[in-house]
Amino acid sequence: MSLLWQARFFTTVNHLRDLPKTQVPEIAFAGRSNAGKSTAINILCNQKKLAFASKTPGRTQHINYFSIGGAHVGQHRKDATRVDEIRALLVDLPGYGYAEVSGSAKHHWQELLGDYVQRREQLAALILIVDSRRPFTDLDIQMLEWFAPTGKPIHCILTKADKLNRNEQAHALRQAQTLLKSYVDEDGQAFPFTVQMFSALKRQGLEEADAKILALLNLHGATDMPDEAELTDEKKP
Ligand SMILES: Nc1nc2c(ncn2[C@@H]2O[C@H](COP(=O)(O)OP(=O)(O)O)[C@@H](O)[C@H]2O)c(=O)[nH]1
Ligand SMILES: [Mg+2]
Repeated sequence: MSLLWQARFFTTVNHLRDLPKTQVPEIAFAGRSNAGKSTAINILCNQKKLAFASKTPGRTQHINYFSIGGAHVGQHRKDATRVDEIRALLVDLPGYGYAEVSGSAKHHWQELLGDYVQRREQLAALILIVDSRRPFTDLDIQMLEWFAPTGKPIHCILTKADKLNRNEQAHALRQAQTLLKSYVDEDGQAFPFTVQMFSALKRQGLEEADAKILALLNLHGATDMPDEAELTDEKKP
Protein backbone atom coordinates (compact mmCIF):
# COMPACT_ATOMS: atom_id res chain seq x y z
CA MET A 1 0.00 0.00 0.00
CA SER A 2 1.44 3.33 -1.09
CA LEU A 3 1.13 6.62 0.74
CA LEU A 4 -0.40 7.93 -2.47
CA TRP A 5 -3.45 5.77 -1.76
CA GLN A 6 -4.33 8.27 0.97
CA ALA A 7 -4.94 10.98 -1.62
CA ARG A 8 -8.20 12.80 -1.23
CA PHE A 9 -9.67 15.91 -2.81
CA PHE A 10 -8.34 19.07 -1.19
CA THR A 11 -9.28 22.13 -3.26
CA THR A 12 -9.83 23.55 -6.74
CA VAL A 13 -8.11 26.73 -7.89
CA ASN A 14 -8.84 28.92 -10.90
CA HIS A 15 -6.56 31.86 -10.10
CA LEU A 16 -3.01 31.94 -8.81
CA ARG A 17 -4.07 34.21 -5.97
CA ASP A 18 -6.20 31.35 -4.66
CA LEU A 19 -3.36 28.80 -4.42
CA PRO A 20 -3.39 27.17 -0.99
CA LYS A 21 -1.11 28.73 1.62
CA THR A 22 0.24 25.30 2.49
CA GLN A 23 3.97 24.81 3.04
CA VAL A 24 4.25 21.07 2.29
CA PRO A 25 5.93 19.89 -0.92
CA GLU A 26 3.67 19.46 -3.91
CA ILE A 27 4.10 17.58 -7.18
CA ALA A 28 2.20 18.63 -10.29
CA PHE A 29 0.93 16.49 -13.16
CA ALA A 30 0.88 18.19 -16.55
CA GLY A 31 0.10 16.90 -20.01
CA ARG A 32 -1.77 17.20 -23.21
CA SER A 33 -5.51 16.48 -23.06
CA ASN A 34 -6.20 12.79 -23.51
CA ALA A 35 -2.59 11.79 -22.74
CA GLY A 36 -3.84 9.69 -19.82
CA LYS A 37 -3.16 12.06 -16.92
CA SER A 38 -6.38 11.46 -14.98
CA THR A 39 -6.09 7.72 -15.50
CA ALA A 40 -2.49 7.74 -14.24
CA ILE A 41 -3.38 9.79 -11.13
CA ASN A 42 -6.32 7.52 -10.36
CA ILE A 43 -4.33 4.31 -10.65
CA LEU A 44 -1.37 5.68 -8.69
CA CYS A 45 -3.78 6.69 -5.93
CA ASN A 46 -5.70 3.43 -6.25
CA GLN A 47 -9.00 5.28 -6.62
CA LYS A 48 -11.43 5.08 -9.48
CA LYS A 49 -12.64 8.66 -9.62
CA LEU A 50 -10.15 10.86 -7.79
CA ALA A 51 -9.10 12.76 -10.88
CA PHE A 52 -12.10 12.72 -13.15
CA ALA A 53 -11.08 10.79 -16.28
CA SER A 54 -13.20 12.78 -18.68
CA LYS A 55 -14.35 11.56 -22.04
CA THR A 56 -14.53 15.22 -23.08
CA PRO A 57 -10.95 16.41 -23.35
CA GLY A 58 -10.16 19.93 -22.17
CA ARG A 59 -13.08 20.11 -19.77
CA THR A 60 -10.97 20.59 -16.71
CA GLN A 61 -9.53 24.09 -16.86
CA HIS A 62 -8.90 24.33 -13.15
CA ILE A 63 -6.03 23.26 -10.92
CA ASN A 64 -7.15 20.44 -8.65
CA TYR A 65 -5.33 19.69 -5.42
CA PHE A 66 -5.27 16.33 -3.64
CA SER A 67 -3.80 15.92 -0.18
CA ILE A 68 -1.64 13.11 1.16
CA GLY A 69 -1.78 12.56 4.90
CA GLY A 70 -4.23 13.93 7.36
CA ALA A 71 -6.99 11.99 5.69
CA HIS A 72 -6.26 8.52 7.03
CA VAL A 73 -6.48 9.71 10.60
CA GLY A 74 -10.06 10.77 10.18
CA GLN A 75 -10.95 8.45 7.35
CA HIS A 76 -13.43 6.51 9.41
CA ARG A 77 -14.65 9.51 11.30
CA LYS A 78 -16.65 12.50 10.21
CA ASP A 79 -13.97 15.15 10.79
CA ALA A 80 -12.46 16.88 7.78
CA THR A 81 -8.85 16.48 6.68
CA ARG A 82 -6.60 18.16 9.21
CA VAL A 83 -4.56 20.64 7.24
CA ASP A 84 -1.71 20.53 9.78
CA GLU A 85 -1.31 16.80 9.17
CA ILE A 86 -1.02 17.02 5.40
CA ARG A 87 2.39 15.79 4.28
CA ALA A 88 2.26 16.51 0.57
CA LEU A 89 -0.05 17.66 -2.20
CA LEU A 90 -0.68 16.23 -5.65
CA VAL A 91 -1.65 18.85 -8.20
CA ASP A 92 -3.67 18.02 -11.31
CA LEU A 93 -3.01 20.79 -13.85
CA PRO A 94 -5.43 21.54 -16.70
CA GLY A 95 -4.75 19.49 -19.81
CA TYR A 96 -3.53 21.45 -22.79
CA GLY A 97 -3.60 21.29 -26.56
CA TYR A 98 -7.32 20.87 -26.88
CA ALA A 99 -8.10 22.43 -30.26
CA GLU A 100 -11.52 23.77 -29.39
CA VAL A 101 -10.41 25.88 -26.45
CA SER A 102 -11.00 29.53 -27.35
CA GLY A 103 -8.29 32.18 -27.59
CA SER A 104 -9.02 33.80 -24.25
CA ALA A 105 -9.22 30.46 -22.46
CA LYS A 106 -5.87 29.52 -23.99
CA HIS A 107 -4.41 32.77 -22.74
CA HIS A 108 -5.78 32.14 -19.25
CA TRP A 109 -4.27 28.66 -19.37
CA GLN A 110 -0.84 29.93 -20.40
CA GLU A 111 -0.76 32.51 -17.65
CA LEU A 112 -2.03 30.12 -15.02
CA LEU A 113 0.26 27.22 -15.88
CA GLY A 114 3.33 29.24 -16.82
CA ASP A 115 3.20 31.32 -13.67
CA TYR A 116 2.36 28.37 -11.47
CA VAL A 117 5.23 26.13 -12.60
CA GLN A 118 7.76 28.94 -12.64
CA ARG A 119 6.86 30.64 -9.37
CA ARG A 120 5.35 28.14 -6.98
CA GLU A 121 8.06 27.58 -4.39
CA GLN A 122 6.34 24.58 -2.81
CA LEU A 123 6.40 22.80 -6.17
CA ALA A 124 9.04 20.08 -5.76
CA ALA A 125 8.86 18.51 -9.21
CA LEU A 126 6.79 18.16 -12.34
CA ILE A 127 5.34 14.92 -13.72
CA LEU A 128 4.90 15.31 -17.47
CA ILE A 129 2.37 12.87 -18.90
CA VAL A 130 2.95 12.11 -22.59
CA ASP A 131 1.20 9.59 -24.85
CA SER A 132 3.99 7.17 -25.79
CA ARG A 133 2.62 6.88 -29.34
CA ARG A 134 2.96 10.59 -30.02
CA PRO A 135 6.02 12.81 -30.10
CA PHE A 136 6.29 15.62 -27.57
CA THR A 137 4.10 18.50 -28.72
CA ASP A 138 5.00 22.19 -28.73
CA LEU A 139 3.11 22.62 -25.47
CA ASP A 140 5.01 19.74 -23.81
CA ILE A 141 8.22 21.49 -24.85
CA GLN A 142 6.79 24.76 -23.52
CA MET A 143 6.28 23.08 -20.12
CA LEU A 144 9.86 21.75 -20.15
CA GLU A 145 11.21 25.16 -21.02
CA TRP A 146 9.16 26.98 -18.41
CA PHE A 147 10.24 24.58 -15.71
CA ALA A 148 13.87 23.85 -16.61
CA PRO A 149 15.23 27.18 -15.27
CA THR A 150 13.90 26.34 -11.79
CA GLY A 151 16.45 23.50 -11.68
CA LYS A 152 13.80 21.19 -10.20
CA PRO A 153 13.24 17.63 -11.50
CA ILE A 154 10.86 16.59 -14.25
CA HIS A 155 9.77 12.97 -14.51
CA CYS A 156 8.12 12.06 -17.81
CA ILE A 157 5.61 9.24 -17.84
CA LEU A 158 5.05 7.81 -21.30
CA THR A 159 1.54 6.41 -21.15
CA LYS A 160 -0.44 3.77 -23.05
CA ALA A 161 2.62 1.54 -23.44
CA ASP A 162 0.17 -1.33 -24.02
CA LYS A 163 -0.52 0.16 -27.46
CA LEU A 164 3.11 -0.39 -28.50
CA ASN A 165 5.11 -3.58 -29.00
CA ARG A 166 8.45 -4.06 -27.25
CA ASN A 167 10.52 -2.55 -30.03
CA GLU A 168 8.25 0.43 -30.31
CA GLN A 169 8.38 0.96 -26.54
CA ALA A 170 12.17 0.88 -26.55
CA HIS A 171 12.20 3.33 -29.43
CA ALA A 172 9.76 5.74 -27.74
CA LEU A 173 11.78 5.63 -24.53
CA ARG A 174 15.06 6.32 -26.36
CA GLN A 175 13.56 9.21 -28.29
CA ALA A 176 12.25 10.80 -25.10
CA GLN A 177 15.62 10.29 -23.36
CA THR A 178 17.41 11.94 -26.27
CA LEU A 179 15.05 14.90 -26.19
CA LEU A 180 15.37 15.32 -22.41
CA LYS A 181 19.16 15.05 -22.54
CA SER A 182 19.29 17.80 -25.15
CA TYR A 183 18.38 20.30 -22.44
CA VAL A 184 21.48 21.62 -20.72
CA ASP A 185 22.04 24.63 -18.49
CA GLU A 186 24.52 27.46 -19.11
CA ASP A 187 27.37 25.26 -17.87
CA GLY A 188 26.41 22.40 -20.18
CA GLN A 189 25.00 20.36 -17.29
CA ALA A 190 21.98 18.17 -17.95
CA PHE A 191 18.77 19.02 -16.09
CA PRO A 192 17.33 16.47 -13.62
CA PHE A 193 14.93 15.02 -16.17
CA THR A 194 13.93 11.34 -16.14
CA VAL A 195 11.50 9.22 -18.15
CA GLN A 196 9.71 5.87 -17.93
CA MET A 197 7.18 3.76 -19.80
CA PHE A 198 3.73 3.32 -18.26
CA SER A 199 0.49 1.52 -18.92
CA ALA A 200 -2.52 1.98 -16.68
CA LEU A 201 -4.23 -0.86 -18.51
CA LYS A 202 -1.44 -3.36 -17.84
CA ARG A 203 -0.25 -1.73 -14.62
CA GLN A 204 3.16 -1.48 -16.24
CA GLY A 205 5.60 0.95 -14.61
CA LEU A 206 3.27 1.53 -11.68
CA GLU A 207 5.81 0.72 -8.96
CA GLU A 208 8.48 2.77 -10.69
CA ALA A 209 6.20 5.81 -10.95
CA ASP A 210 5.01 5.44 -7.37
CA ALA A 211 8.56 5.19 -6.01
CA LYS A 212 9.69 8.14 -8.10
CA ILE A 213 6.83 10.38 -6.96
CA LEU A 214 7.35 9.51 -3.29
CA ALA A 215 11.07 10.16 -3.64
CA LEU A 216 10.46 13.52 -5.31
CA LEU A 217 8.10 14.44 -2.46
CA ASN A 218 10.72 13.32 0.04
CA LEU A 219 8.28 10.74 1.37
CA HIS A 220 10.39 7.75 0.46
CA GLY A 221 10.49 5.21 3.23
CA ALA A 222 7.70 7.02 5.02
CA THR A 223 5.05 4.73 6.40
CA ASP A 224 1.35 5.15 5.97
CA MET A 225 0.79 5.49 9.69
CA PRO A 226 2.48 8.01 12.01
CA ASP A 227 5.22 6.58 14.25
CA GLU A 228 4.36 6.00 17.88
CA ALA A 229 6.85 8.70 18.71
CA GLU A 230 5.12 11.15 16.40
CA LEU A 231 1.81 10.78 18.16
CA THR A 232 1.30 13.58 20.61
CA ASP A 233 -0.79 12.94 23.71
CA GLU A 234 -3.63 14.79 22.06
CA LYS A 235 -3.73 12.39 19.12
CA LYS A 236 -3.29 9.20 21.12
CA PRO A 237 -6.44 7.15 21.22
N1 LIG B 1 -4.86 1.61 -23.67
C1 LIG B 1 -4.72 2.53 -22.73
N2 LIG B 1 -5.57 3.57 -22.67
C2 LIG B 1 -5.38 4.50 -21.72
C3 LIG B 1 -4.31 4.42 -20.79
N3 LIG B 1 -4.37 5.51 -19.99
C4 LIG B 1 -5.44 6.23 -20.40
N4 LIG B 1 -6.05 5.63 -21.43
C5 LIG B 1 -7.26 6.11 -22.14
O1 LIG B 1 -6.98 7.36 -22.77
C6 LIG B 1 -8.11 8.22 -22.71
C7 LIG B 1 -7.74 9.52 -22.04
O2 LIG B 1 -7.40 9.28 -20.71
P1 LIG B 1 -7.53 10.40 -19.57
O3 LIG B 1 -6.91 9.83 -18.34
O4 LIG B 1 -8.92 10.91 -19.46
O5 LIG B 1 -6.60 11.54 -20.19
P2 LIG B 1 -6.34 13.05 -19.69
O6 LIG B 1 -7.15 13.93 -20.59
O7 LIG B 1 -4.87 13.23 -19.91
O8 LIG B 1 -6.72 13.14 -18.26
C8 LIG B 1 -9.19 7.45 -21.95
O9 LIG B 1 -10.05 6.86 -22.89
C9 LIG B 1 -8.40 6.39 -21.19
O10 LIG B 1 -9.16 5.23 -20.93
C10 LIG B 1 -3.42 3.29 -20.88
O11 LIG B 1 -2.45 3.13 -20.13
N5 LIG B 1 -3.68 2.39 -21.86
MG1 LIG C 1 -8.09 14.43 -17.38
